[in-house]
Amino acid sequence: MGVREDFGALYGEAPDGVWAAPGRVNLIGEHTDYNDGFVMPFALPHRATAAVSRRTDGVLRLHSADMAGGVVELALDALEPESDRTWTAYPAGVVWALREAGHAVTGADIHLSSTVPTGAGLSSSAALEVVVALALDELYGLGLPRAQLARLCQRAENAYVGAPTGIMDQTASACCEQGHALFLDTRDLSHRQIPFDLAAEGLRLLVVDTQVKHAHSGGEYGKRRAGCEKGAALLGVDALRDVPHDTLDADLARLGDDEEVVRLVRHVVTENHRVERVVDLLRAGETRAIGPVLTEGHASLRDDFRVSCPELDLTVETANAAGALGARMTGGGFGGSAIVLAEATDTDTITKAVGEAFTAAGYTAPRVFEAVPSAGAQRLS
Ligand code: GAF
Repeated sequence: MGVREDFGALYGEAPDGVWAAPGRVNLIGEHTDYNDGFVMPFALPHRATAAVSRRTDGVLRLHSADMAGGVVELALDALEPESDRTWTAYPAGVVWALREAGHAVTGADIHLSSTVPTGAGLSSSAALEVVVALALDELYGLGLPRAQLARLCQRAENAYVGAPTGIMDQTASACCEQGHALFLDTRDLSHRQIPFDLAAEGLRLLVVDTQVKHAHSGGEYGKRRAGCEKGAALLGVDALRDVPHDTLDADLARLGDDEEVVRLVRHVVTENHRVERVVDLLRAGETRAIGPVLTEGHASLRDDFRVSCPELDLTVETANAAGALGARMTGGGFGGSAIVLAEATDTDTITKAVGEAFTAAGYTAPRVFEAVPSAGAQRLS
């Protein structure tokens, strides 16, 4: 059964509509979004789907096909930030954020189902948030622009769920377009769709889910963010986005002997520059040449930002040694997934090599699939 039929079986009537919102991979631009920097994600075909109806009695009913337990019923007036450590915090947080922003949402029945792997660095939580936000925006006639919906979803995640994440994942889910990567300036959310049709060039982008689970409500993500804010304050700028790449060495010297802050600042400034290089290369039709830039980004995340893990490093090293054009971890890190850019003809060899390397290291077998740039959030019916 689909979500529409499941909704009928759960709530006793047909939903007002069905919506979908995807997970993402980030091509380049990691840990730049909370520094007002550049990112370049694209949407996966994996997505969260929601069947939703309005209610007028101040009640929110939530159900997920993917989670144990039945329907969860919540009173809108009782929604309390950081009070819920389960999956319902994501959809409930969106309702809370909409109401907190002054939108007259009076309740909803929601049934969710998702194909985005959880804890894999592929934005399963943003997909849940965005699908609910889009559904409520339409059902309540709010007419909010996509970027504003993304901001409300980020507010839900930061304030209600309690994870101090940036704006990339929600904007990717809300704004990506099929066949394109999204070049996003996270300072003002201005963005450009960059054509990214790898198949037409005989290329493939593999996602290697290491199966090492990660979470951003844990302390490490927040520590990196705080370190970046410290670096910006020491350099006298609003955000590390404002530190120019061509005078980076002089700025690092001004940071003195705070080695950790030096490393964090160096990553963010060089990573923003890498996003711009990738955009320029794609515009020039030099897609294969982005490979080394991706690998360079991985080294920076591993050595300077220190958010990689042995499984991600092994994936990148093995893929490159087996003929990949480039590879890097994607998403927040501390586990999750890597991406591998390769000639279509080399993907089997690379997949096999990575699998064998994991076996030899005694790691759980990774899950490998091809990522095709897919559609952003949309109404299905
Ligand atoms: C996670 C966060 F949710 C994003 O906002 C971003 O910071 C990313 O990690 C790192 O680039 O996905």
